[in-house]
Order: sequence, then structure tokens, then C-alpha cells
Amino acid sequence: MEGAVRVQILSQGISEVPSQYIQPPKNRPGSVTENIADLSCKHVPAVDLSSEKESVLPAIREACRDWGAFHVINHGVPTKLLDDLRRACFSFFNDFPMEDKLKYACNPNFAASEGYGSRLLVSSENETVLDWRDYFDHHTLPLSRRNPSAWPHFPPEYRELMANYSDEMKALVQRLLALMSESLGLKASCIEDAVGEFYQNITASYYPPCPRPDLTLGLQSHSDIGAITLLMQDNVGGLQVLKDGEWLLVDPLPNAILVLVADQTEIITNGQYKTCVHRAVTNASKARLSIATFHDPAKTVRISPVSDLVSKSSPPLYSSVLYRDYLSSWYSNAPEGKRNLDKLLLDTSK
Ligand SMILES: O=C(O)CCC(=O)C(=O)O
Repeated sequence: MEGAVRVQILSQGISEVPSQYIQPPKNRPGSVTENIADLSCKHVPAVDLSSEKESVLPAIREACRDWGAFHVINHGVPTKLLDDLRRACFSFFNDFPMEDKLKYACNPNFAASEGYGSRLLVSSENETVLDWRDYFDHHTLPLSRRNPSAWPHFPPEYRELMANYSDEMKALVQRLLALMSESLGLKASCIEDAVGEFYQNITASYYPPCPRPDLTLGLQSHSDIGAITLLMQDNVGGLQVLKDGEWLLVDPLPNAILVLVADQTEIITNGQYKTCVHRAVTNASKARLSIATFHDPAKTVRISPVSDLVSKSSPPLYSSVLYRDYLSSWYSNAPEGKRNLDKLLLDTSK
């Protein structure tokens, strides 16, 4: 079954990549240098959450407007938990037999199904080029969706670490959404109220070394579907964000967490805060790990620009959308940057 092919297996001992992983020239990362410093001349901003609110709010406002992304430092999540979870996830992918890992294989017929997988989209029709990536997707919140027995039992500390991390990410996201709301002059609960109860998924992505980083992508260009994503990566590097038409590498910042504004927050803020288009490139020598924590609305929630950000001089830029419909269009059309969000743009010239 094609859904069961793992990149980690096919990457072993090859010098060329199979044709279905070769990107069309327009999507190729160009010559990928192993020296990350060469590529990172512009940096995603970093916000120190231990600073006074007077300096945090403008920093967040600027980052969400100009980048749709920012690192947070001094965020309060224990460094030991970040290190331990990174190590446990890497160990799952790297140290254990494939036959044991495949016992956790996700269902390739359902989008975002929980478990060990390799393909972002269900239908091969729309996914003509595959990502150079394996992943493990965990359904973590609300608690009614959380079933740790569906997560790896090796290494032994994996499940407990993942559950603790999920709780820490929820608390951090609540704090960040409050700051993001206040930075727009809205009441602190405004964005969280618009999103409603969080549907949280955690995806650990594992990018095996790739013999042709110039022809492949670890993860295709996309913006995240939900409201807000928190991402941690290891020190290998490979995440790029699209800024003013240019792909910029995001330097791994030790112990920082990267905040990515996602599509629903762009709608809720009526375009004041921008979703972040990003992708992952591969490299020839080192496996790379990232852990993304997505916070999405329930499928039954209707998302629209908040009334406080809409006026005669600032009309709604997006039509409202039922999150269920947004999800199914994203998964059936393929992301290609943020084209699914662009489809909701209203013509404000009339
Ligand atoms: O691996 C990365 O740095 C990016 C991961 C990502 O964008 C995702 O999981 O959606």
C-alpha cells in the first residue's frame, strides 16, 4: 500500500531521489547550502515574554503584521520538557525498528488521521509531488480526543512527555492570543472567543537526510489551516518563511518557540495579522526534527472578521467560513502557499 511507504526507508542507500519527490523547477529551493548562516541574513523577530507589557505588545503587533511569525523566549515552558520531548520524538523515528513504528501507522484514507505517516494529503490526485518527510500526528485536545495509547510506547517516557507538552502549549497559546488581541486594542479574550474551544494536534516531523536537497522539499509551501501554531525545531535548521516574496531560513534559536500566525487568525483580525507561508527544505547529511502544535477551531465554528476591526473605512476583507468547509477545501485542493485563504478574499474595490 502506497500510504505505508516511509521516506526513512526509501532514503537508505540511494544517491538519486525517486521521481515523485522531485519538485517542479518553480518550487525547488535552489542550491541549498549546508551553511545555514549564509542563508539567514534576515531574522524572524524574537519577543521576550518576560519583558514589560508596554514593550511586548508593540513587538507582537509588528511581528504579526510584518512576518506572521516570531520567536518567543522566556516563555515559561520548562527547557527540560522541550529537550526531553525533542529527544524522545527523535528517538522514536531514529532508534526503533520500522515494523514496530508501523504498528502506529495512520489511516492514509483520512486527512490528519492520528499516527505515523508520510503524506500530507489523502488524495494522490492533488499531491503530485511528495514531501521528503515522515511524521507522527497526535490528537491532544480537547481531552475527549486524547488517547495516549494511540501514541508510541517507545521510548517509555514518550506518552507522558507528549501529554505534558500539550498542556504547556495550550497555556502558552492562551497567553499569546490574549497578548495578540490586546496588541490590536481588543479585549484580551477576543481572538480566543472567536476560535472557541481549541482542537489541538501535535505533529512531530522527521526529515531523513536527502541526497538531492536542491530538487526536493521536506514539506511543501503552505500556511497553517487553524488559528495559531507553536513550533520547536532542533538545531539542524531547514524551516523557511516567505517574506516579501523571498524564502528566509529560520535560525533555530535554542529553547525558543516559534509562533506562526495561521489562516483563521488572519480572517479574525480582518487581515491585520498575516498568516505565515512556510516550508521545510532538506539537507544531505543530517536528519532533522520539528514539533508543531496546531490550535484550530472546532469544525462547527464559523469564522469571520471580528466586528471591532470592521468599519466603514475598514470593510471586511474575507467572507465568513464554516471551519469544516475550510478544512475540506484545504485538504482536497492542496495548500500551495495560502491560496485557500485567498479564495475567501472579498472584492473591496466596489
Ligand atoms: O518542520 C518544520 O519546521 C515545519 C513543520 C510544519 O510546517 C508543519 O508541521 O506544518
